[in-house]
Amino acid sequence: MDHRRHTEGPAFEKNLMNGLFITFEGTEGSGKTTQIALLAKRLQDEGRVVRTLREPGGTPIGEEIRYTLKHSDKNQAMTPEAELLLMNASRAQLVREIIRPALEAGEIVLCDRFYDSTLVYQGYGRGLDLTMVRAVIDVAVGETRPDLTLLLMVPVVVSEARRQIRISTGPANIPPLRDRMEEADRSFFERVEQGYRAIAKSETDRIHMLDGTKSLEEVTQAIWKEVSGLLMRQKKIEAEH
Ligand code: Z5A
Repeated sequence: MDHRRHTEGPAFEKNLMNGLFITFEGTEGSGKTTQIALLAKRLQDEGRVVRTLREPGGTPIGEEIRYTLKHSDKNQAMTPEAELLLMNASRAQLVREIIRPALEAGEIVLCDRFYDSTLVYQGYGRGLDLTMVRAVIDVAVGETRPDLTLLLMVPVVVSEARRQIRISTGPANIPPLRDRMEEADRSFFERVEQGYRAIAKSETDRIHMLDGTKSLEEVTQAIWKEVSGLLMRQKKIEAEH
């Protein structure tokens, strides 16, 4: 049995009659958090119920896993396999505790990262076997797949520069929290970038790659173009049923 949320055909039509699941992807500092807040506001202004989530995290269990993955002072020796499983433990909880009920209630779910992050960070970045990574993701998400994925691309140098700005403009009396993921070397982030390009090519229906170096307004507009297209498709399908 195929457990996926289809991106075309009758199964997709059935899914679209419930809520909408939109994920944001991209390297650190690509503008996901900023754009999710702007999109959520616009959708809420149009009367939609919107749920914003982040990965890893989004549930009490997931937030504890996030702390272990990123900030704990005991996480230095974490293996790529442990990282893969922790990311997907957080995801399995998020999917069942929050995402599925929200979609069934007709909400629009906006998620800052989802399983594409695992494919590119643990697969392309850490070098884990992609078939094995996909198998773990399948366990975590089952049939719950995004209807649309907005991939904000910025070169690694832009990502690094935006991180530096965040550090230098943060409160002077509070040192930034150590982040294990950010400690990887530049070649890791270059492989992640290549991974994103590869998955975007392989799923052109679902994944829309946008230039994250454009101005805030231009990126917002490009995102709205994709999202309003999806909303129109949803309305058309609802009218037909
Ligand atoms: N990870 C993984 O390995 N495997 C997985 O399965 C999952 C995740 C789910 C999560 O980090 C880490 O976990 C991440 C991947 C890994 N590791 N890394 N490295 P996170 O949740 O802490 O953070 P993040 O997702 O990497 O992103 P971020 O740092 O929060 O950045 P962002 O949300 O994409 O960007 P932003 O905060 O909206 O913007 C960053 C800055 O740029 C900010 O100052 C903005 O004002 C500015 N900005 C935004 N847009 C623009 C434009 N258009 N022009 C100029 N400046 C802009």
